[in-house]
Amino acid sequence: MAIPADNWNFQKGDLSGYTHQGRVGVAQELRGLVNRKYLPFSSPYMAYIDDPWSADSTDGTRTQSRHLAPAWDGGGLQIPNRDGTLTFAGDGAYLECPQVVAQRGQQLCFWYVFIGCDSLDCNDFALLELRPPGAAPERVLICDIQMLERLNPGKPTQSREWVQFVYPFAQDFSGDVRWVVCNGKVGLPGSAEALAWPSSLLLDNIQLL
Ligand SMILES: [Ca+2]
Repeated sequence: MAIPADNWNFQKGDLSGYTHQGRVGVAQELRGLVNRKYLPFSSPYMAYIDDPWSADSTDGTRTQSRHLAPAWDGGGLQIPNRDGTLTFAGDGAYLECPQVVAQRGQQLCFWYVFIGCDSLDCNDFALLELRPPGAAPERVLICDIQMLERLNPGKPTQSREWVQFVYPFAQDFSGDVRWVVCNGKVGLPGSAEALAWPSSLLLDNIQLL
């Protein structure tokens, strides 16, 4: 399959050519915190991975499947933080391009906005995973709430504008490429707080160059 030539910037208005788990969809417009409006990097559609708008309980968790699939279980992911602690995943979502083939020297490029909807000690995060069959995935952090804090001190939940992400292939690659978003909690696996106030990755213009 590879990156869908007819849906690399979600121009079809759906997720055809991709697989996904959890709350993933396409939109022409979304509103984040403080009613900030997000538009696609290239019109008319962008994808969103995980769904802050689905938190429908007063504690920030999701009590019902409002309009999409239930949340993905997060796969037991954990990421290292700069201070030596770990962030443990609660629930989340992912979007995947199956069976991507890239040669050494090529670059995977895409544009994203990370809408962080939680605090530094919860640290929801977004990862790029390169998943060759039969081998451990390579994981690259795209953004997390602690990164937003470093970029915009005192306002970690204020998301950035569209940012380009470039992953250079250091060797030939064949496998699935996955964008993962997880609700998180620092230092404490299995915490109920890791199920609260999900964040989202907006994604657009995926290219292999
Ligand atoms: Ca959260």
